[in-house]
Amino acid sequence: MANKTALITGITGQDGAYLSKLLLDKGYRVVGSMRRTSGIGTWRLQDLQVLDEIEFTSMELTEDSNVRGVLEKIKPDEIYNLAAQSFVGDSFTQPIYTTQVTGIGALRLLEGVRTVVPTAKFYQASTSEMFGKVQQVPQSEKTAFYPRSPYGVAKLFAHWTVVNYREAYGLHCCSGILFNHESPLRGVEFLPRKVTLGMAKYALRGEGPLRVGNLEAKRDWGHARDYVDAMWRMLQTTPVMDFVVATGRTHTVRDFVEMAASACGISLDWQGTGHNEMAIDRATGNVVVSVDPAFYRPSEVDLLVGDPSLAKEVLDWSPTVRLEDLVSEMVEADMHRVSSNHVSGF
Ligand code: NAP
Ligand code: F7E
Repeated sequence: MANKTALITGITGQDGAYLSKLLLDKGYRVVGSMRRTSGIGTWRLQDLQVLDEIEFTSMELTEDSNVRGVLEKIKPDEIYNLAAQSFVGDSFTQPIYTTQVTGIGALRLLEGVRTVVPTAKFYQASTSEMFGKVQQVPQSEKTAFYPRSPYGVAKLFAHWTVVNYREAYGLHCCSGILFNHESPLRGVEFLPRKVTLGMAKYALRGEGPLRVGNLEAKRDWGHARDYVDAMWRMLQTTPVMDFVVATGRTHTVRDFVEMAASACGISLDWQGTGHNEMAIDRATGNVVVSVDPAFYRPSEVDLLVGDPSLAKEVLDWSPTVRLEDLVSEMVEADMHRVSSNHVSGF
């Protein structure tokens, strides 16, 4: 039998890179859709040494005919819809664009699947941001949603659209409700990579302080490599259903900062409160981190912690990387990039 063809939207993002590697290793033909930009966005694929094995096609999720045309041309067996305006902070200043790409983009693709490739399997990148102001702790597939950002609202629209297309048209489509997942390939605008890169710059060049927002928010952080494996498992499983993918552990942003500092050999003392809080290097007295309200969000998601029991039971999926090891891996990669003057992701 010929190799299966997977179409990955958002292939230039963090998850696109890890998923490409996973699928190529399994013998898939991988086609990645990219939108047109003025820069070269393939550094992650280069980093994982998969760039030459991927076929690329141009697709902008806000263009109906473009989306349909790609499905007609590629005729994928599996579609992984990872493309999104995925930065929560920017969704407050660009809510309409975010909704067009992150919400209606998924509907455009599903309409294409329904009319062009109805037997294709479809994965939607749903998110713990849909739980927002959480109605239950920990959050599971049964927890009620309460999004707190235009991004969360757009993802919830996409999520329910997947449910509806599954029930109304019998499409093989499902969503992974993934909690935060990170890696050395994470974008520098997200808190974890911002912190590991900032710590590496402080440790090696004395640069700083690193300005951050809310130190008290709690997140359930896992490794992206583990999480793309869960995506693939979901599409191989029947009956088709949606799954929470998480570690079941939660930590504050403050904890993450301390772990990253410690991985650089730096001990921090916290001083001040609220907007005036800062973290001082115990050895030198330098200010390493300071709070800047510019990074606060108009409405915050205070606490996320997922219950991954269904994924364990049905998909035989469990996270393999502890947060402490994830932080060390990210810090090591950023120390290497800074010391070799090769900082990717800008
Ligand atoms: P990411 O690194 O931000 O990647 C997003 C991808 O979407 C990039 O390839 C980007 O292309 C593409 N994209 C953005 N706007 C587009 C448009 N208008 N048309 C076509 N492509 C567009 O995100 P990620 O961390 O890999 O996450 C993958 C997916 O999972 C996203 O949908 C995200 O919302 C969701 N998710 C992520 C997490 C997490 O913790 N990482 C958790 C839950 C859900 P460019 O390279 O051109 O910008
Ligand atoms: O923020 C706080 C911030 O931007 C984490 C996306 O992948 O995961 C991600 O969304 C927390 C928030 O991720 C800064 O307020 C403090 O409470 O790393 P983040 P996110 O908003 O949780 C979900 C699951 C997705 O689906 C999204 O696509 O950290 N925080 N200070 C900060 N955040 C940032 N970015 N920068 C700061 O300086």
